[in-house]
Formats: sequence, structure tokens, C-alpha cells
Amino acid sequence: MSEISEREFYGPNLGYVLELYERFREDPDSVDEETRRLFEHWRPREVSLDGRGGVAAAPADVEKIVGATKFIRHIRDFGHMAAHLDPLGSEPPGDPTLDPSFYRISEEDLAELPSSIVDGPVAGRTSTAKEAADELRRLYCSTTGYDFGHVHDPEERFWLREAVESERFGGKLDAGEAKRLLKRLTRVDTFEKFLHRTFLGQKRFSVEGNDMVVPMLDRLLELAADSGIPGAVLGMAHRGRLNVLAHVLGKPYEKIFAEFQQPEKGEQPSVAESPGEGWVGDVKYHLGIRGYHLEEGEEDTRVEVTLAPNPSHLEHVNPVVEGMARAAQEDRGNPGAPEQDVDAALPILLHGDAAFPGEGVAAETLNLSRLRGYATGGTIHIITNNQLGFTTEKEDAYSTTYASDLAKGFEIPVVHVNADDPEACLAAVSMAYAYRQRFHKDFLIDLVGYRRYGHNEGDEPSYTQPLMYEKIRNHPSVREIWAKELEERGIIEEGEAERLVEEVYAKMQEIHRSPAAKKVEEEGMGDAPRTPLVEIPETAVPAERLEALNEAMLERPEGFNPNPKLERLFRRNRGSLEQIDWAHAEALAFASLVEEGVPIRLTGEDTERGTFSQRHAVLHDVETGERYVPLQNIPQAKASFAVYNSPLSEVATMGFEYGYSVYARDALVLWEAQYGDFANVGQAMIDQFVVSGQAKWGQSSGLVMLLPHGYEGQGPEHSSARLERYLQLAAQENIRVANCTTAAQYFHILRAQAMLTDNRRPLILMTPKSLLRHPMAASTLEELASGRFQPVLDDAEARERSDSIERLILCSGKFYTELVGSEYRDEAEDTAVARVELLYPFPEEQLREVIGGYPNLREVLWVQEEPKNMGAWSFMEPRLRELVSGELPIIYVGKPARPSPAQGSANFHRREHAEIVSRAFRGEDGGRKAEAAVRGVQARTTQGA
Ligand SMILES: Cc1ncc(C[n+]2csc(CCOP(=O)(O)OP(=O)(O)O)c2C)c(N)n1
Repeated sequence: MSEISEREFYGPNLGYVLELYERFREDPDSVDEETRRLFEHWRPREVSLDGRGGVAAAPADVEKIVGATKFIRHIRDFGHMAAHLDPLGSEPPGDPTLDPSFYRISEEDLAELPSSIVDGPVAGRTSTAKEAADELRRLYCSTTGYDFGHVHDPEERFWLREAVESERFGGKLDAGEAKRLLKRLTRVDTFEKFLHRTFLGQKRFSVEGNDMVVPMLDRLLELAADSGIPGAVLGMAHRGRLNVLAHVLGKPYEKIFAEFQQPEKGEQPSVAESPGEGWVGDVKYHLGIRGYHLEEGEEDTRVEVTLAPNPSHLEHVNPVVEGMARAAQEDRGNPGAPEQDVDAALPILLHGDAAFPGEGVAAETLNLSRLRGYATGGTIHIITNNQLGFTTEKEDAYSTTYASDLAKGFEIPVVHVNADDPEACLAAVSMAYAYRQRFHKDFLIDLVGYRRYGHNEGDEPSYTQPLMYEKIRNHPSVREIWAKELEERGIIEEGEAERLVEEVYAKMQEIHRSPAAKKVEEEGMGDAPRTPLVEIPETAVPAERLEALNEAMLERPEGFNPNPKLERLFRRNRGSLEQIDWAHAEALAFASLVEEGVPIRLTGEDTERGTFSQRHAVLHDVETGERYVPLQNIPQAKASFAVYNSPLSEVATMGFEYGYSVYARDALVLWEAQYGDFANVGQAMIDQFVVSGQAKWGQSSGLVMLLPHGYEGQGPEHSSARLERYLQLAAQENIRVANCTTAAQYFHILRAQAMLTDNRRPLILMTPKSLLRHPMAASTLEELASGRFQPVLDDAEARERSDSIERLILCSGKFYTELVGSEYRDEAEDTAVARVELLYPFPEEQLREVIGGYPNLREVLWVQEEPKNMGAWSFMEPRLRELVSGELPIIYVGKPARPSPAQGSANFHRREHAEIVSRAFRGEDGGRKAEAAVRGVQARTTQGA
């Protein structure tokens, strides 16, 4: 296809053709071959300006036409550079290409050209190019800046241009709407002023300066309601949150006022009366609620809005909101992949102008927006841009022109809008929503306002921004601006706006005086856990069922061409259930759960195959490349199974799954790290959500984190999943932490996690690498078909001679196989080796039983492969000491404390492990010698380095 064809030489395409012709004249090779051939015979003086292809009445100067066309294109693409976006009146940067003189043409030249050189709706309502250009300047350079130049998809580009130029989302509000908006702004503004005066000096992170965000959310939710979207999930930070809670989610004023009350002297609840163990609560501007969006005097719009609770960690709620929205959009009740309806929930994210470009999680979340496993049909983003981040100005906050520029890389259309122009703000929202509904992609509004006070209300902003705050002091609120505008339009009478303020203020005073506004209630405790954690459900699955499920998983659709090597391996390893390895046990656990109607969602980096080529949840036809997911096709399934390779991200993907798991209470949701180490890239998600969400917000999650862990000589990374971190964060039964050593144990704990739906909390699982295929970790069908998860595995062999056991080695995870596989095991008749499989909650009873079962014990050793300051030692030591009440020594055997989790040298690793095993079996003396030997190895290694 050529860039142009002959019939396009006229009318609306003329400008484009002339530009191409210019290019051709400068460099014939810069256009494609067919176009080149056309231009070789074309005489531009024959150009028709009447749009009908006839010979022009007055042949135009090609240079001028080309100049005019370029000028018009630049208005469309860069008009935003000249838009008046700042309510405080700073001059826009402008751009020389927005002046016709840049193209050596004048306004008079434009007046002589017809408007047909301009494509789109503007051409239809103007006659000369000058009129068209003026119209375009009005549209593109006023108080809205349309930043679409980065949108590559032509259909979207044309849609966006048409949307702007037809003004179908803009225009003036009618009198009724205009008045309604004034009432809304009166509430928004008066609420802040009331809080300011009534609760002097208390932090509220007022919305003032970006007040329009509330009517914008109103409009968005009304539009959603009109198109039948039943729910929205909203994520935002502190700024304006109270206002949004009150006016968008309908949180009663009395509740908000009550939260501001300082308890009177003597009213402070005692620790004993506090809401219970495992509950710590959070500050008011972090709390989330679920409510219906209501507008004064309007019908309930019936959109249920969930405002996700969030930590102070800015932007980190973004992926959580997306996960919640995706979960709300999916029907998991049928076999196969879940069925997504992107109109079942609308995700909305409000961002800060410093946080959005600054926090990497914002970029990671945008990257999820179009991925199969993560897309939510388009998120509406609003940057509540107050031109400051705490005290930091934009020159120090981002390296881009706009705070929103990050979105450009994802081809997300951006509209910058002046927060003092209410009609423009509402038009932007309407366009955003229509775009989302049309293309099911994200849209971003950069709402440019200011911040009336300091970062919080106690802060003095003029220490750092004296000039800006001088302007702000004298700057009217948007309510005042809008009231004045309505007076001028004759929609309200003089004094009417002030009367509205007085009414609203008086109403707030009345509510504040009511008793309900004095009673502080703790929120979000609905999900606070109460049942003990070590309760372990029955998880065995009858052998016949497992056999049938296994067979079904080995079925392939007719005509499917599996990879022959993989299929051979499958038939060999999974063809029978005599020796079930790790991945096989996992598949059987998943199959049995979907058979029982439990939906499953599993994601992670390269998770479909599995980092260690162990899982193969998705098979690929070698001839067609088509995918086949056995777990989506077993006839027994009564629920969906979803598996996705995630993008290379930890913080956003983990947050997404956390959000998904919070919402999808019916599902087993698993997030897998490529190697356990990498989970610490998502540490904020772990600290702020996974381990503490329930204690702060009563938000329960049954997320499973699969973290490959184990020392196999691979170096400082790829070894440790930082078990110690999770154990340090474990308290008041907030999580479960386990390190299983057999396939059956893994099978049972996965099933247990899916069954404990009334008692959900995240499960942190150290998962194996070498144990994946280790015969010692393999299990029998009998082990899956009977029993349940065992928090501690005693030494079955030693149990037979329990009277002769003097030394008990306790360990966890893969090191067990090194201990019992060692040459010393048989010699050490006096030694038992038990495994602690569940680390948290500490399996006190089970350990007491194991220890008590060896009446002649002289010592208990904790043996681990992680350095002393890592792994489980610091966690186990005090608990074990308490357990034995000082009657037995508790001895550590392992590596010394180290700053880095593992050695770089595989050789050193092997020798050191051998020494530790030796010390474990040979006791203290052997241990000392071994330790010396290790130091020697270390010294030699260091010297050699
Ligand atoms: C991850 C993170 N880092 C630092 C902070 C401290 N902090 C709180 S608000 C703020 C400024 C945020 O500015 P902006 O994103 O523009 O939002 P605004 O407060 O202006 O609405 C900072 C740095 C934080 N809350 N979270």
C-alpha cells in the first residue's frame, strides 16, 4: 500500500499530501515507491482547494498550504504547551510552532485558504483556514491541554481528535447542572473549612485547590451507573480523602467528626479494652470503606464504590486496586479460564503529582494494564496535581515536562486540565470514561490545581514557597469562582451562593453537636481473625479420585501435538502415582480443589512452565503453538483455573495478587517469586499489606506466596528467600510460614489453605529447587490419600529406638536431606532428626510432643543452612528455650552471622555444608573442629580471591 493514492489528493487529505510532497521534494527516498511514482508526475499547482477535486479557481501557493497544514497539525499535537493550565496563572511554556510565522505564513494567508485543509469537524463549521485555526486554538490552547501525540493506534487517535473538535463532551452546563455543581462545590469547600475551624491544627490533608476532583468522581460514577457498571474500586492517598469519603462514598459526617474527637481526659480506652489481639487500626486518612455513591437530591446512582485502604506508602495501593477490580470482574464459577466482564467493575486511581512520576510501582502498575492476566478494561487515572510534593517543586521532582509523562510510554491518552475551570474538568472526565468504554484502555487526567495549605495543615508552606503562597493567599476558591460565573450568567442571584454556604455550615455544626458525632467507633474489624491458626483441616483425597484426576490431566485434545520430549517425561513422571514429585503433587492439589469448586489463580515470573521446568501448567502444540491447559479441561472441574506468566515485576504483581485475594474470597490465589530473594523488591507490599492488612484494616487475604529457597551453591542471590524477614514480621497469628520437605506436605498445606476460608491469612511458603525432583521429597499416593499437613515431622526411624536418643536435631527445609543423607546418619545411633515444617504459628504442642517422646535427651540442636543472623534461628531460639524450660541445652549449629546470605563459591558452599552436617552429628567437639575448618576454608577462599 502506498502512503497515498491519487484520489486522496483533494479535500481533507490535501494538507497531508502536501506535506508528503514537501518531503518527497527534499528527499525522494523518504516516501514509499508508489507515492514516489505518483509525485513524479504530479503538478502541485493543480491542487484543488474546493475539496471536490475540480481545478482550483485560484491556485494556491503550495508553500503556504504546506505551512498552514503544519501549523494546524502542531496546534493539535502541541496546543497543550500553550494551554492555561495553572490556576495560579503562571504562563504556559508555549511553543514556537504554534505561531504561523514559524512557517513563514501570516494570519492573512490563513484567511485566504479554505478550511478544507483542516480535517475533522472544525472544517465543517468554518470557512477559512484562519477561522479553523482560531477554533482549534480555542479548543487546544485554552484551559485544557490534550496530550495525545503519543497514541499510535490510528483509530484511537481519530476518535480522540474527533472527541475534542466536536466538543461532544464539553460545552456549557445547563442552568440546572450548573447549580447542582455549585451545591456540590459548596459542600466540598465548606466541609474543609468546617474541619479546619472545628478541629484546629489536626491533619486532614485538605482537598482545597483541587476541589474539582469530587465533582469529577461524581460525574464518573454517574456515567458508570448510566452504563450499568455496578461497582467501582478506588485507590487514592491522603490528599482529599476525607472529602471523598464524605461526598463520594457517603460516609456520614458524624462518623468523620467522631474520628477527629480527642478522647476527653479519663476516656482513653485501656489496653485491655482495646478491640482485641491482632487489631491495631490505622489513622483516619488511610481507612477504606465500601459505600454507595450518592449525590444530594439525586437518586442513588447504585454504583458500589470500594475505597481500598492504603498505607502511607504512596502509589503502592495502585496494583492492589487493580487486583481487586480484576477479581470483581471475573466469574470463577465455571471450569476453564475465568470469564472476565470489564464492565463489572471500574478501577479508578488518584495519584499525587510527585508520587506518580517518582514511585516505580506506578510504572509497574501501568505496565500491567494491557496484559492478559492483569488487564481491567481501562483504569481512569486522575493526578491531583497541586504542583508540589511536600516542599519539593516539580523541577526537583521529575525529569519530564509534565507529572503525567510516564503514562505516555504506555500510550495512555492524557488530558491536562485547569482545576479552576469546572466545565473543562467535567468534560475531561466524560471523555475519559467514553474512551475507556470504547477502547477498554487506561486514560489519565492531569488535574492541575494548587494546595491551599502546607503539606498538612500544621505546616508553614511559605518557608519554602513564599511566592507561590503569596498568590494562593489571595486566590479565590473554585466555589467562589464558579459562584461568580453563575451570577454573571444569571443562573443565581447575588448572595445566593453565600446563603448556600451558611446553610451547609449550619448543618455541619448541628451534626457535630449530635451525640453520634462524639462516639468513636473502631472500623474494619469484621475480618479480624479469632480461631487459632494451628488448626489443621482434613485434606486427604481418596485414591480413586486422585487417580481419575491424574488420568484426566494426562488427556490431550484430539489433534494436539505435544512436545514429544516433554510428553515422554510427563508419561514417565506423572503416568503413575507411585512416586509423586513436588510439581505432580501440586497439580493433584490444584485438580482436587477445582473439582471441589475452588477457583485457582497462579501467577509469577515464568510460572506457567515453572522456573525450574517443573510445572508445565500450559502445554504448547509444537505445530500450531496453541496453548492447552490441562487443569482448565479436566471434566471433574467445577471452578476456574487461571495461570499466567507475570511481567518482570515483584512489587506490582505481588500487590495485584494481594488485592485479588482480598476480593476473591472464594479462590486460592498464589503468587510465585522466580527465586525467593526477588520478593524483597516487593518488600513494601509485604510489610504494608500482606502481613499487616488485617491488623490495620481488618482486610483478610489468603494469598499464598511461593518462594524458592535453599542453599545450593548458586551464590548470594538465588539461595535465600529471606525466611527471617517473614518470621520477624509474624505476630498475633497474622500469617502462616512453612517450609515443607515432602510433596505430600505441600499437597496438604495447599489444600488446607484453600479450605480455611473463614480463617484466611497469607501463607508464606519456602519452596524447593533441588527437592523438586529429590527422591527423599517424593511421596506416595497413600500419603496424599490419607492424613493431613503435619507441622512437625518426627524422625520415624529414631522413634523406634526413642530410649537411646540423646541428641535431637531440629531443622527446617532442604537441609534435612543433607543431614539424613550424610555418612554420619547411620553412625549416630543416639541422634534423631526432626523437621519443623510449620514455622509460624510456632507449633509448640507438636514440638513438645516430639521432644517429650525422647526421654533420655541431653541436647537439642537447631541446625540450619542460612547464616546465624538469617534463617529461623533467631525466631526459634527463644521459643525452644521456653519450651524446654531450661532443662535441655538449645545449641545452634550452622554458619556464623554474615552480611550476605550465601557464598559466591560453589566449592566453599559444599565444604561448609559438609562441616555443618559433621558438627550436627558429632556434637560440640566435632563442631568446634568443623568450625575451625570452615574458617580455614573461608580464609583460604578470601586469600585466593
Ligand atoms: C513511598 C513514600 N515515600 C515518601 C512518603 C512521604 N510523603 C508523604 S506525602 C509526600 C509528598 C507527596 O506529594 P504528591 O505526590 O504531590 O502528593 P500531595 O501530598 O501533594 O497531594 C511525601 C514525600 C510517602 N508517604 N510514601
